[in-house]
Formats: sequence, structure tokens, C-alpha cells
Amino acid sequence: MDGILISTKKDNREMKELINSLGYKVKKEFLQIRNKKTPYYLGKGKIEEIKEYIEKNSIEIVFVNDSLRPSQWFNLEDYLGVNVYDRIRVILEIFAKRAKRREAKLQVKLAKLSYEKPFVRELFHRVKKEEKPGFLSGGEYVVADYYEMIKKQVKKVRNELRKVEIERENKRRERKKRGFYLISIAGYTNAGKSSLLNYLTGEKVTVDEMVFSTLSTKTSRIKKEDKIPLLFTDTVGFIKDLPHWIIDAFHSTLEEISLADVIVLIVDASEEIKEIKEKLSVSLKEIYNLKEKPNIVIALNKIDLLEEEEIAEKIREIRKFTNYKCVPISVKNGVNIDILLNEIYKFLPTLQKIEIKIPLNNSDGILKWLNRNTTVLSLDLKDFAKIRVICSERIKDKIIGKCLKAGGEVYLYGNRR
Ligand SMILES: Nc1nc2c(ncn2[C@@H]2O[C@H](COP(=O)(O)OP(=O)(O)OP(=O)(O)O)[C@@H](O)[C@H]2O)c(=O)[nH]1
Ligand SMILES: [Mg+2]
Repeated sequence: MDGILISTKKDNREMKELINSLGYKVKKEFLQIRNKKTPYYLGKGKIEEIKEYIEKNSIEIVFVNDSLRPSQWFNLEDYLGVNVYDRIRVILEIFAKRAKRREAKLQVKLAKLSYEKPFVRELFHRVKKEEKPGFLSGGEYVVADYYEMIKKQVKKVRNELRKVEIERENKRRERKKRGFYLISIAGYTNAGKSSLLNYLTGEKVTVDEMVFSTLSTKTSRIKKEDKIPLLFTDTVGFIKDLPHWIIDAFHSTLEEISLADVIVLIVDASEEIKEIKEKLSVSLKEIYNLKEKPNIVIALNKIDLLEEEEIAEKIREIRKFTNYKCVPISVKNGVNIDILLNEIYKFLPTLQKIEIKIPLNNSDGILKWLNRNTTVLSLDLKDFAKIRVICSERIKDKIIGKCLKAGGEVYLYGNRR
């Protein structure tokens, strides 16, 4: 479907990507560089020109690359006679289209309700102003009721999301108890987060060149057998200029970032350095809002699209910008993923090597448990069950407790990476 884009900014690329992602095409752009915003967003002359164009070309929708004040939105829709979507509305509509799982649907619903609130308030003022006592009265009560209904729904959705959060908390606690380390994959939308998750864990999360393919988190265990047990979580992408109430609505999903042991911040290397820096700074700002002292590794992805020299230059530029380790990778070609993993390991406590000796008649349950939760190096079942394992620091004490209880002996070997 065809729409037009109106803007007061020079760079409208991201907005056009969002619009395409929603399934519309921008047939024409109307730009008017100005700082002062009018009741119709742009100057009256420009708006008249736009109205004419809309009528002549059967345009069905108008996009505005900005946040409209409710009064501007009402004025524009009234005057132009077609739907008007501002940037946040476009993002919310994309979210609504993509939300599949219950949690994502609830989050989108909360965000949409928060978006609607000021518009309903504006409608309330308008109805009140226009109504004369005794004539067509009651309109303001209808709007006031609607406002109350929104408030009630917000409360209900918040309560339901709180329940989801508690479920998540329990799951996370269980995972930590089992010795897993939690790694979040964060970053600007379309950087390659889901691609990295799929590569590392064998998952089949949707990967797409559209923005905001992922709205729900997915947690999965790394495929590699002989290393520390890592759980990777894919998260919803960041984008600039999101109002705080959208971030709030996505709290239960974004919390995965705040509680991670390490955050892999993935960046699209194929973009201009200016854009890379801008997206990096948006992402870092969001992460800092979520977590005080995050452990971050930057993964500069899609280097398969660049020449060696360009990669080196971009890394130099990123180093000027931040002190975090920056690993150039290509998920597509599986390049440097080992180096990335090594940088992640550096943030984690070292692995523990343990040798255990347990009476044979008491060993069945423990052996099964060790098989599930550690890396078994060797097993000897002659007179005793003798087993050597590597485990994460997190479950060392649990193993010792279990073995001693079964009448066994435990030797710690020191650390191994
Ligand atoms: N050339 C190249 N393309 C890549 C690489 N990794 C991912 N892509 C592409 O980048 C696009 C986005 O990848 P996703 O994994 O969906 O990105 P995401 O960060 O999960 O995106 P959202 O969920 O939409 O925020 C897709 O078209 C991928 O095929 C890479 O290493 N090289
Ligand atoms: Mg994704």
C-alpha cells in the first residue's frame, strides 16, 4: 500500500525501513526543515500541498518521522482525511504484527494503551469544548469512560506481566542452580542477534532483514560440549528515541539483559562508521539503564561484507569510542566465533576439575546427575565408581555435597579453563 512521508529531518532512512517493515511503500517524501512545530506540524502552505497530492494520488496513509502531539495528530487527520501514523505508532504497529507469544502480546498491549492515553485526554478536551449544555451532551462522559477503561486495562495487563516475570525469575534461579552462566545477546535491531543465537545453539529463531523480527526472548544452551555451560538469550532489538513507557512495557523481556552474567553487544559492521557509533551509543545507553556494571563484549558482525582495511579502521574508531573488547565476527561464515567465546569466558570464574570416588552400589543416581550437569572426562567402574569431571564453579559445592552424602571421596584438581 502506498503512503507518503512527512518530515522535518534530512535523514529519513530508518523511518523508511520501519515503514517498509510494516508493509507500506513511501511514494513521496515531503520535507520541510524547521525547528518550530506548528498546530499542523508543518507550515500551512506545505500541508495544503500535501492534501492536494493525497487527493490526486489516492494516498491512504501519511507517516510522520517524529512524535506528534495529540493535538497535531487530530488536526492532521481531520484536515488530510486519511490515517496519520507518527514514528512511535509505526513501531507499535510493527510490534503488534510480530508479537506471537503471550508475553510479547501483553507487552505490546501495554505499550499501545500507554500510547493511546494522551490522545484520549486530548479527545476529552475537544469534545468538552465543542459541546453546548443540553445539546448533544454526554460525549464527554463517553470519552471519560473510555479513559477509565484504559486505566483499568493497563492495571490488568501489568498484573499479568508481573506473573510472567515471576515465572522467568524462577526459571533463571533454576538455571543458575544447575551451574549455567547466562549470556544475553543484545544490540540494535537487525544487527544479527538471532543469527548468532542460532549459530551457537542450533536454534531456529526467525532471522530476517526486516527490523524487529524478534520480540520475544529465546534462551538456549550452547552446542559445544567440552566447555563451560553457557545459556544464550536472544533479546528484542534497540532503536533510538524510544519513549520510556515502551521500555517499561518490555521490562520482563529486557530484564534478561539486566540479569545476565555477560552481555554480547552485537553491532552491524557493514554500516557507515557514523551510524555504527550512533547505534552503539543508543545500545550502551539502554544497557546502562538496565544494569549498573555490565560485563560487555562487543561483536562487530557481518565483516564478510567488508575489506580487511575497512574492518581495521572500524575497530580503531570503536576503540576510540569505548574501552570494551571488540571482536570482529561473521556469523554468516562462522568467523572468529571462538575468539568471541573466549572473551566471554574471561568474565566467568574458571572451571573446576573434580575427581570422585563413590561405592558402586550408591553411584547410579549421582552418575546420571553428573552426566547431565558436568562434562565427564573419564569413568572407571572397577571396584568403585571413579569419575573425573569438569564443572562450573557454581555447582562445585553441590557436587561435593552429593558425593559425600553417598559415602564417596572428592578430590579437587585446581582450575582449568
Ligand atoms: N552478510 C551478513 N549478514 C548477516 C550476518 N549475520 C546476520 N546477517 C543478516 O542480517 C539480517 C538480520 O539478522 P537477524 O539475526 O534477524 O538480526 P536481529 O538482530 O535478530 O534482528 P531483530 O530481531 O530484527 O532485531 C538478516 O538478513 C541476516 O541474514 C553476517 O555475519 N553477515
Ligand atoms: Mg532477531
